[in-house]
Amino acid sequence: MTEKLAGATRAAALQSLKDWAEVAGRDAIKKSFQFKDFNAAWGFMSKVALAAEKMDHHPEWFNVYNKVEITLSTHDAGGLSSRDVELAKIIDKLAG
Ligand code: H2B
Repeated sequence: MTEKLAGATRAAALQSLKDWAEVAGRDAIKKSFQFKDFNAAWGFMSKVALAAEKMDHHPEWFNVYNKVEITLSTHDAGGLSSRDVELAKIIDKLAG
């Protein structure tokens, strides 16, 4: 069972992420991505979907045309865990 991040470990994990922000009123992080057009956004989402499925950890996301808003939280743990941080870093790499 994955555990929620807390205290200094949580703070350090958040600091290791670029431009991911804490969500108000919920133990989760979010980031907005913008691409050239829908095709580029969807290509990114396809890559994230494959990576997410591979690690069995899935994003909450919202897409409008070239924008993708992603929220990460570990439902099984009821909040932010190291798995969200791991996925966030993979997502950043895929956004290239
Ligand atoms: N994704 C996220 N974001 N949080 C989870 O707790 C989670 C998941 N749990 N993907 C996984 C799937 C779990 O439901 C399956 C059964 O392994």
